[in-house]
Amino acid sequence: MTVTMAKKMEGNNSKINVAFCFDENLWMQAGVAIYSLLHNSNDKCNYNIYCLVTERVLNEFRDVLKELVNKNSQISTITFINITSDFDNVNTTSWSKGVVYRLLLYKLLPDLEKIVYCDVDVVFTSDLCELNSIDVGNNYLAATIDYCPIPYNNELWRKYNLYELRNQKRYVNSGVLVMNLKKIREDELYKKWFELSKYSFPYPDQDMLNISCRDKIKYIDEKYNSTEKESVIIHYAGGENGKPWNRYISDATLDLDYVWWQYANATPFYITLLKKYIEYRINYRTPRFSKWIVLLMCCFIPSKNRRKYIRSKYAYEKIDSFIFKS
Ligand SMILES: [Mn+2]
Repeated sequence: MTVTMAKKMEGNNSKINVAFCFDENLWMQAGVAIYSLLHNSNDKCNYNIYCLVTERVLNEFRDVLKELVNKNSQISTITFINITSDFDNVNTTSWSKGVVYRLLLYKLLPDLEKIVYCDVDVVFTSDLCELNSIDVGNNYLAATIDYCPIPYNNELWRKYNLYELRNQKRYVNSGVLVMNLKKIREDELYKKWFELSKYSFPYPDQDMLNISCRDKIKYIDEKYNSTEKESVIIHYAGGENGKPWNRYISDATLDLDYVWWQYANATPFYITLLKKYIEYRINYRTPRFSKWIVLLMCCFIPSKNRRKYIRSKYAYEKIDSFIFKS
């Protein structure tokens, strides 16, 4: 065996399996997350990235992401897997149907024993070697405690004792998970998920996981899933208005948006993301704002570069076409 071959094999052995699930509306955001992951990896830390996607994530989008991976890593790989959902009829209330796709990983990646699952509304500021080396033991999951708003007087939360779990600070966030796929298969946990998917939970996948994995969760450091700048994984959790790609300027947690935009800036779809950002702000938050108010609003965009960019490229010449196009 040659040295190169040995090195390659060694590389393969140490690769970390990471999964993202997304539809055509979030493929660029997934790209930003993936870029940040690769940008912050070191020689010892490489990834097999698995993307569970709907068919509407077209080949041309997939090719852009493949190129992004090839450009930013010699060893890491990206694989697309089409979702065949058991949960088509699940009522996810106001959440995207995509939230339950993480519950299909055990089936769509049948050869893997363990995987790091991440939402696409994250950026990585460091590698995942340490996270991946955490021993999940006999638990189904490793995850961080969630401080989500407590649903008011919810029948299902009462029925499944989620209030108690939440009050005891044992209720976890489903945005970053180390999943013990082997154990999930062995114990046929998916039968429970299927049963639970009949109900409309306030936090669909998250409630289902907290119920089914109760007492078999390893609690890990919040640096793997938080809104702190020092986190390994910054998670922009919450509703659509709280995402950095849509964010409304009066939001309190605005200060970490620049981290997301810094990574976005290094991807090939930066300009498209900027356009969408402006569209969102105008169409959904400020429908009657005229051009000069948009220009005025640009003064409050915290990133100097972003501010400059929007002013120079869009506000003066093209903003009207953004306002009236979609
Ligand atoms: Mn999320």
